[in-house]
Amino acid sequence: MTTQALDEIKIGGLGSSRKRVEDDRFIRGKGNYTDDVVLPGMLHMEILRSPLPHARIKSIDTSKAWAVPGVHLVLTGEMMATRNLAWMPTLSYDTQAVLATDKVRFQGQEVACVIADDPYIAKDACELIEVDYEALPPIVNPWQGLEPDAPVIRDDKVGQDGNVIYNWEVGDKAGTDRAFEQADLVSKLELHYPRSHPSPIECCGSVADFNRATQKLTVYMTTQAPHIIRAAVAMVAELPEQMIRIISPDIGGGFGNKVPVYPGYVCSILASILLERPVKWIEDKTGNLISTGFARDIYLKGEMALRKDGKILGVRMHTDADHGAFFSDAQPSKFKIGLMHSAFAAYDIPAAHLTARGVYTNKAPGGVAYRCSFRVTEAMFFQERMVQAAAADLGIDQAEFRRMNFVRDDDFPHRTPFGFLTDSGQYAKCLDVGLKAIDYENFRKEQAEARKQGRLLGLGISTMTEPLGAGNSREYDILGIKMFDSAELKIHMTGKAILRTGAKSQGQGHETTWAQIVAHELGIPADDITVEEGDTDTAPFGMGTYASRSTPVAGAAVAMVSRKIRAKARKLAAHLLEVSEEDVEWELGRFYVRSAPQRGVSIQECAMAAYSNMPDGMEPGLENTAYYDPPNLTWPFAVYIVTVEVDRETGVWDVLRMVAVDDCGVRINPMIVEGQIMGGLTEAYAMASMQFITFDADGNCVGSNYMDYLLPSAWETPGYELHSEVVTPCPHHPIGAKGIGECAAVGGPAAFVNAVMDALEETGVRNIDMPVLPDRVWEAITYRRDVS
Ligand code: MCN
Ligand code: CUN
Repeated sequence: MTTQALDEIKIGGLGSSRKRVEDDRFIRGKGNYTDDVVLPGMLHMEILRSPLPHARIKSIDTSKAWAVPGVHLVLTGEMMATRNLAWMPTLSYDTQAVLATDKVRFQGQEVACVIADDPYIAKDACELIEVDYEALPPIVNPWQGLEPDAPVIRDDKVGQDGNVIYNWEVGDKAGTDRAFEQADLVSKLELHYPRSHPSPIECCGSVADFNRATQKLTVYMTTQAPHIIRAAVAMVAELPEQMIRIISPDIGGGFGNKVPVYPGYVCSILASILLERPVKWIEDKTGNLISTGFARDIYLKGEMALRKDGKILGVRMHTDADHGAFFSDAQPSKFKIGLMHSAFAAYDIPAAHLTARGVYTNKAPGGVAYRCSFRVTEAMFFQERMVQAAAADLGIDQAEFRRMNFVRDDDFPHRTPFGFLTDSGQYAKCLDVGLKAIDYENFRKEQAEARKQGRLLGLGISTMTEPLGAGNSREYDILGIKMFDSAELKIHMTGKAILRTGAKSQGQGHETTWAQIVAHELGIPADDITVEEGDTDTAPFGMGTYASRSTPVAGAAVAMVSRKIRAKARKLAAHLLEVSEEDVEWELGRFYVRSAPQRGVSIQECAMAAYSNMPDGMEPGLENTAYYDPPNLTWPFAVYIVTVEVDRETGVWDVLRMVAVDDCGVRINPMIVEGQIMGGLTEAYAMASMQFITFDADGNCVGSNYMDYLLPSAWETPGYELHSEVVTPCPHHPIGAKGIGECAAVGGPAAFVNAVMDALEETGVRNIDMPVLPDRVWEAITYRRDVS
């Protein structure tokens, strides 16, 4: 027995930029997505959507659709209602129509479904359904919704008065008022974070398969949280939970779009139960863009109390959130992190107060969408725009102003102005790395020179920390289910293994990175470990993947279950080495005798012994499960710096450079982390420069296709310079990792907008709302006014 300690990087452990194992099948076209699922006797479902944003339904005539050869079923709200399925609960304890019964409340709302032999017949038959609508005036923004004579959108709700969903406040009002009384200067900013859409390549879909003989319901679907769906189906459809199997196969991008429950899922399930045949529903792109979980759409107003020397004394904020017709994103009174109160966590600010109002409008409902982590995106955007405006009002350098107000390295854990506890960070160090990389002093000189020649150069900084990794079960739950996550590890006889978790990758690379954590903890080469997620019949119960929670929670469970396995392997090693357990030491992949280090056994030998040579009285096998309930969220930090040149004549702006310094603690796979950052920065650039979904006065959705809704291609996307030298391990995570999935999309937009605003300093313009389109910039330059 002469095993040696292993080289962690060689076995694909922590810190190895191991190639993504899932990509082998993705790039060869061998992925298995929901639409790839084909079952014997399968039927196809299409949805009829409302052309009107707000209308009373007088009648629905489905007779012509029923008459089409090949049609098996036509579902309407009335039929759903007989089974108590016309409405379903949302994440925020509101209700959402599955199929409309009384009214339609947004353009694209689901009105009826046809199930037929093929999707084309189903689509044609949908068009034969006659719906008699009585149009009502549409409400396309919160201000219209708040007018005294505005039509009440949710007249289905008992006790609903007008269109206000909630009025909520948090923070220290009296303390904040005092801070403003003591201020030398008050800086103000107002802006709109427009509605956007995650727009994953794959749209939503499901294949429901109810087998009357076995009573088992199997649903393949594009969900980021299969166990939550199983629980919801069990509760809403009153089916026994063990008879429901939810399978999330490969997912072609989620970005939060695949968190909510959509009517299409529910209707395909009911149709399969009624017809006793598999029913497939695959949404088209327009359906996806106009009806599924959008992101943002928040109006923000804030002010900052400042001392002459640059100290921030207090912050006041108000938001008006446009939630669409059904309130389905997380609300802070129901879910702790939400709306804007994660803001200003990186700064040491004595007092803050936030008021928030949510309003129903005739738009699609929102969700936990687009790398938002429950509206953290809007919070960080407002924070960094406000900080830039305050620095400019004070006449203090932007970088210096941030640095002087940062929470200091020795101040952790730190209570944020809204009461969260941040864990760790080296904020000033990250900023220094960023400033050095962009050559800050030199750029300022160049900028001054360029101004003399009439050229507009700008530099924008965004620094932020965001809460990632819900939850801890004390404070976070979804519809009453406490938030934690899980991992199950089974080591086979030959030392190979299978790992399952309660998370669900949609492209983030969990199959690659989870194996790396096991390799780190046990010394089993990552290539010897299969990772499986997304099947509720096999995976341990977990809350799924969103809010960049997988590494903070499921990833921690992977480390913990590996440690449980190691504890048992140690007993096996002692038995094989014929020494007592206390005399056994561990190094990567190997146990050895303390007094005779050359005598050792490998983890693989222990695995074999677990099935072939265990000590008397020991339970055979080498497998275990861990449920992890994190003590806190993780708080990664980032600095994004952008330089731009703006063309005075056309308003076109080009990114000159973009530097990103991300500190997400220990990086499991540096290459995957960089991929996550680049993806997020590209989304940030998209939102800042081109992407939004808007509505005309009649409530028509503009942005329902890729002609109107722009995604940046490789041609537009700027190059990024990434820096990874600052690593502050998360003090409460077993391997010191923090989440990274959303950071760049959350922190990035403000860097781009701040850069353009910096270039326009001479105009005195305070704000141009996103997307910062050339015509808006031109208007700002030409008329010297804010543009929204
Ligand atoms: N990682 C790492 N080291 C760290 C942190 C993370 O190596 N310190 C790795 C992880 O192991 C994982 C990836 O980076 O492989 C992202 O991890 P994490 O930050 O834990 O985020 P999640 O896995 O929970 O992913 C969710 C997050 C969210 S909320 C959105 S939205 C988003 C995002 O991930 N959607 C994505 N990135 C996406 N990337 C792709 N390709 N597709 C999506 O739909
Ligand atoms: Cu907010 S989008 Mo991600 O949490 O799935």
